[in-house]
Amino acid sequence: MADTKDIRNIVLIGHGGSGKTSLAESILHKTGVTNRLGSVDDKTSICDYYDEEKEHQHSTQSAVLYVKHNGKLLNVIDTPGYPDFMGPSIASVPTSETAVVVISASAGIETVTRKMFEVASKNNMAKVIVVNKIDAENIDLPELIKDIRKIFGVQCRCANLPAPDNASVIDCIENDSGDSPVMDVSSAHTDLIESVIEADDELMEKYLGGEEISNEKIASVFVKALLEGTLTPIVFTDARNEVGVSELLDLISKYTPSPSDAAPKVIKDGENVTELKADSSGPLAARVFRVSFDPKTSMKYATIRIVSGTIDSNTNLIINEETKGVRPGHVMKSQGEETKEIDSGVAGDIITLAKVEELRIGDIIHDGNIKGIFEVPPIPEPMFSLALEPATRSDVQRIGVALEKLSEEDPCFKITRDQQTKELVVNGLGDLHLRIMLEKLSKQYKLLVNTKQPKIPYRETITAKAEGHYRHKKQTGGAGQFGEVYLRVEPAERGADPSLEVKWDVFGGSIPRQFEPAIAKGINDVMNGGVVAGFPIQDIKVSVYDGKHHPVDSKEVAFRAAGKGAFIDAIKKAKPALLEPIVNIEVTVPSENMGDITGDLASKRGRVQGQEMLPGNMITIKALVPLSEVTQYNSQLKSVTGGRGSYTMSPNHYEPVPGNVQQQIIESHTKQKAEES
Ligand SMILES: Nc1nc2c(ncn2[C@@H]2O[C@H](COP(=O)(O)OP(=O)(O)O)[C@@H](O)[C@H]2O)c(=O)[nH]1
Ligand SMILES: [Mg+2]
Repeated sequence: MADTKDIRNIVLIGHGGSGKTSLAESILHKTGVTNRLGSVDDKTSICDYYDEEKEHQHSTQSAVLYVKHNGKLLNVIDTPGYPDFMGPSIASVPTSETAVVVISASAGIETVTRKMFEVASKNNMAKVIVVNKIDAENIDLPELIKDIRKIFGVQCRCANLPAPDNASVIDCIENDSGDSPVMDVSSAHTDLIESVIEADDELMEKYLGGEEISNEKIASVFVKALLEGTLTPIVFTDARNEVGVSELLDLISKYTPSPSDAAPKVIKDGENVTELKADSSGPLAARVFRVSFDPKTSMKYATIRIVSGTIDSNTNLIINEETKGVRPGHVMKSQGEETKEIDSGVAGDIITLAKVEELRIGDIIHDGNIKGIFEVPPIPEPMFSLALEPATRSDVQRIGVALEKLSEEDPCFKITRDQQTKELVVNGLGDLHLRIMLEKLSKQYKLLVNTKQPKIPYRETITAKAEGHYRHKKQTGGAGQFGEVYLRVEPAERGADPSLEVKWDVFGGSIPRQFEPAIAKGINDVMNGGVVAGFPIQDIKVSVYDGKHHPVDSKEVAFRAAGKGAFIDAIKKAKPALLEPIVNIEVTVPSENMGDITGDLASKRGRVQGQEMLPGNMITIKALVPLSEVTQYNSQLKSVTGGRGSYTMSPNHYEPVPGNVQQQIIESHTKQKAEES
């Protein structure tokens, strides 16, 4: 069992293809965990253990590993780097004190790397930049270092440099001489030392006074410099040939923060804030950041970071706001797909629990004394959707269960059911995302589905005030039914509180107050299914102002029907209109594609909001565009940029649909209704 101060948690982040998984494999090999170097190329990687990952050669889940180096326990989390699999990556970042940002020397700084660097910075984490693939052809390392300092800040300093033959690296922390084609070693050393010293006023004074600063002194403030962000060391590797990997491990074990060095973790319950230090004898608090189901046995695993306290097989674990606890039975360490049982997990460690079915990503596990949730970075909202139809009718139930499991593994893969069409819809970050998830559904769970474009989530609203009336009267056989309602509707502020409040303006008892809930129910029956095109209604106010009742025949059902009828009547008279979802889109492409992209966005009713030049001759274009125009954007962008473009989308607001489009939508709804009946 490790001591908290001997633990180092590192999360590998960076764009897909930069070499994170290869680096993790060489870490396993260098530390003797594996006796043969695993490779993503020949599909022997320990980290990419799902069949889909091996086949597509990108990670779709975070992989959790651990190694021992120089007396330290290093927990290493390898994250996926493709924009479509950002969910598991972002969820994994807060597990660690240090983010190791991997950049490919040949591809430069890519979009996911920038995004993930931001996430790590917002979490106040220490960062180490690894420039990988130093063996690649046609690379310009001095230029890349300039780009890194331009984008990530001038605190980025080389902690080592490649030797002329690229077969080793030269240390620049303790050592100040040597020969590197990238930069002068002695000035790299001075630059780095000055950034370290910046974190300590006293040391700074001595240094400025001309005093010699010992390596021990530097080592003692290094962690502080990392945590305060006065230094982000840059190191170099060739993961495939294991160059620079031992040196990276040395740097991590010697110079990066342990869980006890980092700032306390914050738990928020509204205004109430609890801060927890990494203390094994403190109150228990842990956060779930990874959930997986073994493809073969379907056993559930949840991997957690213990923030405070200790967990052993018999610890009573309370999940979120539950009152009853569960006992884990076994406490394990994950090594990729494998697990190994341990006695207990201490504060700061990362452990895996099996068969605790309740656990979800983001959950907090505690001893019953904690309320609230950990403050963690937000996860992108999935905007790309497909409607599913089971290939075999009898599979419906099993498909639901399997999709639920897949969505537990990836917080950006969500399952919804369309209220109107009853369509099962899967939502993800892009078409690759959904394709790979559905591939998992077919390979792991042997379930096949057909897909089609889902309906765009339009909304209905009104643009004028109006009054509505309905009399419900039934006099067949036994007891009759009677209820009559008059009401008013008017437009409300756009995008305000979606819950509808029904105002009661009935005076003089023309409708007894006891029927108010029934009328409100009738009105709400209409809210979900809409009136003109079958979409939910929003931005509307309603007040009931008159009606009639009958001392014997007035019943709940009668007033519910009357409320519904009067509301439909009013909406039809209130100039109903359709609203469409507008999304924020950020498209990053090579600069030469800029004209094509802005032109295309304009033809899609998009409005460009701004643009930003990026190093490496790339440009990011920000625009607002109707969702209905960009449901196929993935493949369009690929064809324009030859695969070099990427984009992200997030919902922004609702806007009225242009008249001609509205007409089409209403017509197709009317037609569909006619076919159904
Ligand atoms: N030349 C070279 N290729 C590398 C290096 N590291 C990884 N690769 C290759 O880059 C590709 C992507 O690597 P991978 O580890 O899957 O990247 P990840 O998506 O960041 O996990 C694979 O084909 C690797 O063999 C390296 O240091 N040099
Ligand atoms: Mg990978």
